[in-house]
Amino acid sequence: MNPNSLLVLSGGTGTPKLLRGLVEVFEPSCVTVAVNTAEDMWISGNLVCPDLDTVLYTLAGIGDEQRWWGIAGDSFITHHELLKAGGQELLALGDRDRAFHIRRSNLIRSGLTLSQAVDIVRRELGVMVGVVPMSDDPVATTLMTRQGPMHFQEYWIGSGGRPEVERIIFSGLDQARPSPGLIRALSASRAVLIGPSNPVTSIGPILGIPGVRDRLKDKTVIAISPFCGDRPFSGPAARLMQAAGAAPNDSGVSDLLGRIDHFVVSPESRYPGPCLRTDLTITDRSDSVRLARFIHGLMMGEQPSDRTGD
Ligand code: FO1
Repeated sequence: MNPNSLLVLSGGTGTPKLLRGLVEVFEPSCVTVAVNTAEDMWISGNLVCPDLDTVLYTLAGIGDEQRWWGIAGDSFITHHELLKAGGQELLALGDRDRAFHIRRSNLIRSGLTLSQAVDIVRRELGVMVGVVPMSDDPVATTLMTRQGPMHFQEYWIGSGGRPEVERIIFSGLDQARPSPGLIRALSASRAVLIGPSNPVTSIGPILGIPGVRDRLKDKTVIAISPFCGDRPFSGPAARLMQAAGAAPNDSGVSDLLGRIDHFVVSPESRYPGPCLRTDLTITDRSDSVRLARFIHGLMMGEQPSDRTGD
């Protein structure tokens, strides 16, 4: 086990912002990012992996850091032409973004696994950090709403996150196996960082893959809350946490994640349990580096003075 190696669990919002700083503070070859794939879907013949793509584009320095999806400055000519011709696409796919979907999907159609295809695209993008899907087996997030079952993207993009969610189902999760890269990183890493992503629909599926939680038992688990005070950074985290039976705050995050050695929350959080408090706002690269240094210090055994609730 490498004392400096770090496995990061990531969704598509929140954690990618932190990754910008992590790669400046940690040796890239020591970091593996395992990414949620339960929001993936086939669109216009190609596999779209929103969370994997946001992570890859961010690390390649080409991501759109206003919207936090797609490629900065991308055009949408193909998407608009398809709509004009009467077609439908649930997500607005940029032209350069679509090129990566086509490349990855062709590799899969030629017989490669998702992991192998992602690794080829990662290298082509010049990303030095390991980026792996959580699994090569398909997992789909279905939200059971008052208006019927909806894929995560249908709920979030198609219906603007409005329908009331009664239950969340991850089809395929019980049969899913961790990807080879995730298995390798689980063996090699001393510490696991749960990034500030939605604990239900982004981190939940990764931790829900049979065997993954067990493999965390001998690791130092650091979790960064996706909440700033009482507000989640972004996305539908609060509503989906309630649908999963958890309080929409740091206590709910802690309940959903399970055993955590270092739970890092914002200074204004009302979390009553043991935690570390630091500014979790990430508006630019320097915020991200500041938080990454804090995490590095934790891994190196530095005891911050602002630990409470012990
Ligand atoms: N989010 C939107 O709100 N609207 C979009 O049209 C949209 C398109 C899109 C295309 C590619 C991609 O990788 C992500 C995209 N997203 C879009 C974001 C995505 O739906 C979600 O924010 C993530 O799945 C949340 O993790």
